[in-house]
Amino acid sequence: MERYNFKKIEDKWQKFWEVNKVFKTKIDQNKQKFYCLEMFPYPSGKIHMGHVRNYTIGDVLSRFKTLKGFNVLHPMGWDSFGMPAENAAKQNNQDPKIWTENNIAVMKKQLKQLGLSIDWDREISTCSEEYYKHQQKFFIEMFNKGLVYKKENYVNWDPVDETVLANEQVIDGKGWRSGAIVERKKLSQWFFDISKFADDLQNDLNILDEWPNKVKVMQQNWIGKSFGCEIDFEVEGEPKISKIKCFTTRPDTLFGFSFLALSVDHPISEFYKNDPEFKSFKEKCSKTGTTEESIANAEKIGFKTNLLAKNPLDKNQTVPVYFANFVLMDYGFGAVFGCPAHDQRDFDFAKKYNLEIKTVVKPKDKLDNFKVTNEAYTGPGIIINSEFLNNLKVPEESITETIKILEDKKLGNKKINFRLKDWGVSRQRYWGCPIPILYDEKGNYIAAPEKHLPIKLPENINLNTKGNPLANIDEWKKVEINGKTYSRETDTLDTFVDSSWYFLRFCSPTNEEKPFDLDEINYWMPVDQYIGGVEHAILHLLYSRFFMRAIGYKNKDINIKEPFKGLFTQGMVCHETYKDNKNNWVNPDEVETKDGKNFFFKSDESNKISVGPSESMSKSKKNTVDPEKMIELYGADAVRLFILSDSPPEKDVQWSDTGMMAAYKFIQKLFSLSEKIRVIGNDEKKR
Ligand code: ANZ
Repeated sequence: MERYNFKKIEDKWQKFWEVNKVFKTKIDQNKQKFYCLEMFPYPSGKIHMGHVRNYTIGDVLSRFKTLKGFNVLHPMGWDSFGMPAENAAKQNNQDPKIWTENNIAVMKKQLKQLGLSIDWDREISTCSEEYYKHQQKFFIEMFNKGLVYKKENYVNWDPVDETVLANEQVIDGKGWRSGAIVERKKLSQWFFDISKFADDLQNDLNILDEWPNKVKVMQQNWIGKSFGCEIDFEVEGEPKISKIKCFTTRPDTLFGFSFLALSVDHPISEFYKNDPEFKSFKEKCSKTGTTEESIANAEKIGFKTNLLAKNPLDKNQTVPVYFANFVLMDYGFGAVFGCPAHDQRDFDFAKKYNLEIKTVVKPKDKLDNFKVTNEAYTGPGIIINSEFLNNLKVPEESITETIKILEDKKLGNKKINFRLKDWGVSRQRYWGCPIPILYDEKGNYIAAPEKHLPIKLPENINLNTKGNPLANIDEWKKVEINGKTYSRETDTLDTFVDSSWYFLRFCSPTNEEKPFDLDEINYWMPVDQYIGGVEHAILHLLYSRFFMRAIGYKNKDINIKEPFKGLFTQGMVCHETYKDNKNNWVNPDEVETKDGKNFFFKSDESNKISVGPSESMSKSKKNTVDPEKMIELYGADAVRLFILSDSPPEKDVQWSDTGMMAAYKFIQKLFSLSEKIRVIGNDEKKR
């Protein structure tokens, strides 16, 4: 009887799916459609086990739906702009394009070895001109619709790499690559007006009933809708200003007010701009970074002004006004009233500057003389020491009641604030989509005229410059239009922009004129099942939701708001971690054990290895297993079976050689059983 020869079998499968063109999808209006999409990979070099799991899940679903008679769209592409290409190119003196294309070729071959049911005719790559030319048109369309603007803003600045870093690239206050302490720097940047849709993005989470709840909660927190009020505080002293506006979610704590704090960028700072002490204070604040986390963890510092602020509910109470490093300019109004007893930041600040800590909320089970001493009390309870607010229940009565009083007295107004900030998309990097903007000699900017598009990235340039390489290429920067000289924008777009609409491009991947054909997206969209890692829960998924709204804004033809109907976030592929006696990580390939307890180097059995906990496979910890080697050893069927069957797809899976072997043996048995049935069947027929 024939034995299981996986190479032969997989070859057959491959032919079945590819040659029969089951997935060469055309719109068939008589069939129900199923659009299955996995997050497309960054072509870093080779595929890893995370890809294998993600794409196998999508593959199983796509095959299942195909066999059920659906018209299935299951495409694949490459998220191919980004920093690693530029860095690798710098190190190896190679063009990022060539580096990227080589990686794509290797990874495509590997994905094909897995026998995935992908429609390769629809392959796209975001670094190709055919892709990014449409993106430049989107940018201009959004610019014309007022959804793109330029403003000066504080950014995380890496002084060594001379570039802006995203919040996620700042680790413990340092640049992820250079290790330099990140500074705050004011730069003129391009922004997408994502906050325009904040309310809509938040509300529509409710209709995404095929999304994991945890992802929706993460998005909700990120959008961060806060209910509170704006209050005008009268001020006296120098400089002469009549009012300062603050946003607060806790107006009910107004009687516990003991200072008012301003961001160093608050317009009032203009009056202090020549004061050397203020300047050095501001300089000190700039070392804090811009992330909320870094601000929260930094030591609270302040600069006292000569202003006094009055409590709107008790004009006899006046408190000092400070500039403080924990107040952000781009949240609320860049000003807060400080209530140290009920806010920890205010508490830390008050301790440092010896300000009064007046308790105005007590927990229900405590006596009226309850006093905050060691840390702020932020829990529920009853209002005390607050005249006409006394005895209100916190929070259910106290906040709305106080707002009502403030509104009646015309001292404040109800206000909803969002934590979500506009999306800064400028990157001072070469390997990205050029922003299609031109500046005249006076610095006024215009969208690049249609006939100047696409703005192509120049090739074969010197990348070993500090800062943005594009800024150094004068011949690329200069353009003439009707005898007038313009200079091109040298910033490129954040690569998250590339992945914010790729799901639309898959519907019409070869359309040269348009990013997508309306009929095609009306048929295929939304994606029925999107599959990817939970690490993209906020940024990529939120940006894509925004992009869909931005495309549909002022465009009656587009009726799709949510790009992903169903979302599935798969668990990680994990492996034990190994270290040698010098504390260096060691790859599982180099390790062996005879008794499952003691581990040694394969090459040197006297050299002991210590075993650490199983963690998500990562290059940095070297606990990776190469999919290609596994396919070579056990066949794609067995690898796919193991990665899906060992634990539910939403849970982490622990990679183990014994588990892999068991999957292989199972496939052997399954094969021989089917062979037996086939032989018996043939015998029956002969009889
Ligand atoms: C007074 C107060 C008393 C506050 C109290 C809290 C507790 P969320 O919920 O995140 O919206 N705040 C307002 N603007 C700020 C800014 N630009 N930078 C830093 N902090 C700011 O937080 C709202 C609270 O954050 C506001 O309510 C304000 O402090 C502070 F016992 O006002 B609160």
